[in-house]
Amino acid sequence: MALTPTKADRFSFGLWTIGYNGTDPFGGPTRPQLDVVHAVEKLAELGAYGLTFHDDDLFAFGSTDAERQKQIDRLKGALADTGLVVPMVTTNLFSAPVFKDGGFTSNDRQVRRYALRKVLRQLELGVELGAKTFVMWGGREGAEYDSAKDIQAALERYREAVNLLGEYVTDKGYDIRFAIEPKPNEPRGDILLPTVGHALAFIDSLERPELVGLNPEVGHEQMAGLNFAAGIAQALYHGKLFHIDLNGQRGIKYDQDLVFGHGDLHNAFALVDLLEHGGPQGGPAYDGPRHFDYKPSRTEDENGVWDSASANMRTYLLLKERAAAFRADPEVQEALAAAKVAELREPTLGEGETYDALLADRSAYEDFDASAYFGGRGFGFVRLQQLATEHLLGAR
Ligand code: ASC
Ligand code: MN
Ligand code: MN
Ligand code: MN
Repeated sequence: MALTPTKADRFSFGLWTIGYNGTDPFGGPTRPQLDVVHAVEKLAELGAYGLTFHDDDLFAFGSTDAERQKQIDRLKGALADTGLVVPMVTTNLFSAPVFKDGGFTSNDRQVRRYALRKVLRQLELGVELGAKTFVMWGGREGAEYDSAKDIQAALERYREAVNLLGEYVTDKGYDIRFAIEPKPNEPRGDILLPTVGHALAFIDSLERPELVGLNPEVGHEQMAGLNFAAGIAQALYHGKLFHIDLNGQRGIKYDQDLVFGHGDLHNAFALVDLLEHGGPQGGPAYDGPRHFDYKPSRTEDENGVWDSASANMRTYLLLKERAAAFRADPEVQEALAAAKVAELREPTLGEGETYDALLADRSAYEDFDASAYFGGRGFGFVRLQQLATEHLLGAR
């Protein structure tokens, strides 16, 4: 299998990822600013197919219309020269001081109206550039103090905002969908819609739920101690995996945004297997961009930036290769069967079986010897996981 990325792999990067200059809460930049034209050229050279961006990544907050247009034109020129596309755009509602208490859910109504206008402006640009997904990461939509934020009112304002966006794209006939990106905390002490599950419930409450899905990020779920691959499986199950942010995270701590795989490698293996094969027995696989939202560590120079960009793609392809080998291994197939993994697909009730029929089935209860049923036999899940580990390690 090819380990050299091509456009067919649909790898995309945020302009803010490779463009991260190393600034963190304790220190300033360690790298000079990256120009968008250079970024597009390098990404194309490395085998990526797409670039994504927040409005403020491309033209600084507060730019004049002329400055903004100049940057858009420079981006368009680079896209035309390289064939790179813009599959997704998003809005920065978190950096400027005006958003210190959030955008859609700031306690200040004037800020909320401004946030909506900023988002609509970026939405128009996204549509113009052919983006099919509009991500909403509500980094500042949250609080530190329970007494200072009416959470139910904040959710209602969030809903009002997303409903307006849905109405807008419907009226305009735009072919673009929204993807909410959950995150439990950072930069706020607590962020609204902190996990995949919270966001799914919120989406269900919207006026046009079909237009809104998820953009889960590996590290964001893992910051909450959750199993990312399991969350992605549920998002796929509900038809809500509209986009994905791939990166690495080592446990419950600050948002590390490491290279994909430079964290929980077992879970990354399970994730790629799920995205590529639709899970243990095939299912709805993911066909959207493989988008990396990582930060090249501030210890690195520009060469390190491009090395780390390549590392994301190479690790994904390696895991894809390892997952295919795992699936093809006869011993794995035998271990999957022994573990009854496929049996979970069988409905618990027979076709058309009613609860009356279940109650009448003596073999299900009265004659079922629950204490002796397994006769001491186990499922063999550990053996299966070891086979996965050996494929992951390249030992098989
Ligand atoms: C996004 C997104 C994030 C944040 C973060 C900004 O659009 O997906 O996780 O913004 O990367 O630094
Ligand atoms: Mn992150
Ligand atoms: Mn992200
Ligand atoms: Mn991020």
